[in-house]
Amino acid sequence: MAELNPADALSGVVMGRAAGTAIAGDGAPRDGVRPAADKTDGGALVAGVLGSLGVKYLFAVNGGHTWPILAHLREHGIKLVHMRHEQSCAYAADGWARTTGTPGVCSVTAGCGLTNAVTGLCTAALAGSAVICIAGQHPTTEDTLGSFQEAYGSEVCRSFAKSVKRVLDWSTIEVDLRRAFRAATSPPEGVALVEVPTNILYQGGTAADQRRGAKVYSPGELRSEGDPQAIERAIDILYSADRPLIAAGDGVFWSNAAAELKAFAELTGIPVYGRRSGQGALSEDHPLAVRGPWKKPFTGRADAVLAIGFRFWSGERFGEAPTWNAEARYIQSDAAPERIGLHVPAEVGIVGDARLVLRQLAEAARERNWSGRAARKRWVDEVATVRTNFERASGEVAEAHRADLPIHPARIARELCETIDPDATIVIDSFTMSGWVAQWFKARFPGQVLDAGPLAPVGHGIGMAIGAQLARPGKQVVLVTGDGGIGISGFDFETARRHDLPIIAVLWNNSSWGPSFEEMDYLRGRTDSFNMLPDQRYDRMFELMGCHGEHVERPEEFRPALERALKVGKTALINVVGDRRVGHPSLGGNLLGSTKV
Ligand SMILES: Cc1ncc(C[n+]2csc(CCOP(=O)(O)OP(=O)(O)O)c2C)c(N)n1
Ligand SMILES: [Mg+2]
Repeated sequence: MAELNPADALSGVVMGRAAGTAIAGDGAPRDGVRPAADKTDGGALVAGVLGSLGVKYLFAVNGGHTWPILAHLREHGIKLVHMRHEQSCAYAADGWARTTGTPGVCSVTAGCGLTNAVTGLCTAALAGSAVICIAGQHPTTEDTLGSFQEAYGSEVCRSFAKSVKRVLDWSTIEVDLRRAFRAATSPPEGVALVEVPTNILYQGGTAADQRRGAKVYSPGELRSEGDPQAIERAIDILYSADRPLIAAGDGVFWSNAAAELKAFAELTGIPVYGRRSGQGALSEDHPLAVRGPWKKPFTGRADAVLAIGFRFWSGERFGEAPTWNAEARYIQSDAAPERIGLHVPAEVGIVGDARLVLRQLAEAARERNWSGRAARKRWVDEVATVRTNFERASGEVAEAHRADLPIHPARIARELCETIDPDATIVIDSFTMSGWVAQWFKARFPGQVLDAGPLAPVGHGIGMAIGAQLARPGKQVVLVTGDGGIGISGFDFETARRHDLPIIAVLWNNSSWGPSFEEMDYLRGRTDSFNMLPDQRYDRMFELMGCHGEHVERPEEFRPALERALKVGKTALINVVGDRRVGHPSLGGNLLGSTKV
């Protein structure tokens, strides 16, 4: 069997008959596209590493530049989830990672495949989600020559990825991939890209010649405790505080520390505010849970804050007043030292794994008596009062708009959250609905809510829902999306249907990108409208793909439609014609960050 010169096979003709048919296996495979019998190609090495690391799904859109990888997946029990757009491959990998706490893996072809994936990869990176992307690439011998699908993904992704690597030699394929897993899964978790040029991927060699090193440890295997002295100082501060607060972030999710968090909070009686993947780390049903929509009386007035695995990003106003109390004493614990003191001037920094640090804190706390202080009791009572007031107020809004026609988002958010299983995963895409659902949805465990994170794209929803549903077979996965978002990524409903994933999508159809253009004082009359065509029957469009469709125009139709969709057991879309005048309940200009308009 003659060996292929991979650079020739994949130079400009990769999807044509010359190389493509042979590589695709269309008819008898031509000799020469596979390595000699005693040799292993790069694709086998990649698939072998994925298999050895327990990867179950590869989210991908194929291209000749990555076929050797795809061709070896089955040997390792890895299922190919072939999707409709590379952004959704990255979103699905992210959804998997943020649901399971284990890395999600996607693969895209050279050039256009990689550039299409970028928004999804950047979303995962900014959310600190463990995602590995394996991209094909043109041969190294054709750099700058106008090679077919020539692009430099490492350069494209460098600004947000934790690690980027262009494989430069066949002997480092395995080690480069293992290094990517190490980078993505070590705190703070993030994105790692490996690009494999075709002349290396298609090359045959002897597996024993692979470079050694870069052992990959499973999540949680490399934990370390915090400095015992810092633990004691933290307990001193929390003990002497009148209004202490724990802020639990994504680090609690990745460390799988929910049980330890609950034990520490209950032992000390300190309220807990959870954010990002940390939302629900203490069930939001719990009397000590402070929820995002009404956190400010607590974050803004706490006199001591234990921030654990928590990022003070722009959604937290960078830890600044009035959202956070500038006078508070801050204790910051994180497995990643670079987060400590970055936004708030932490007086005590504890570098360590959230689960172990919380155990240490509980151990140290046990030596003291945490009950009986009047100020502390008042503080916890306030949690109950603010919760009651918030729930009354949001209930009144929902009640006032119950019968609104067109439908008001409050009715949908409320009935959705009251109807779905308490352990359903919820993926939040629609901008408008995100705020209303945030008011009503109480997370019971970390990783239950999948959001767009700091990059805040629309269109991430269906991809993330696919990853989440594969991660949680038999559990409800509910997606709330907008008509803008569905235009960006909607064809991946076909992927969900093809893989028999019973995702339930609630589409807020306001024929508008966000609240109606007519409501936007800043733009109205100054530019052309960005409304969309009204009366689009997205339910019918996706019914044509075999999904279950529901159409809801009147408020009382929603709950029965949702109940039917939840029972049907296949991908479903509920097209809810909503009031285009109503926007997000709390966000507006502040999405522009520090920019003042
Ligand atoms: C990829 C991307 N492009 C643009 C934006 C800016 N943006 C924020 S919200 C929004 C409107 C989204 O419309 P839709 O998905 O229909 O949500 P809804 O109307 O339900 O708020 C836009 C364009 C964004 N967040 N993401
Ligand atoms: Mg819309």
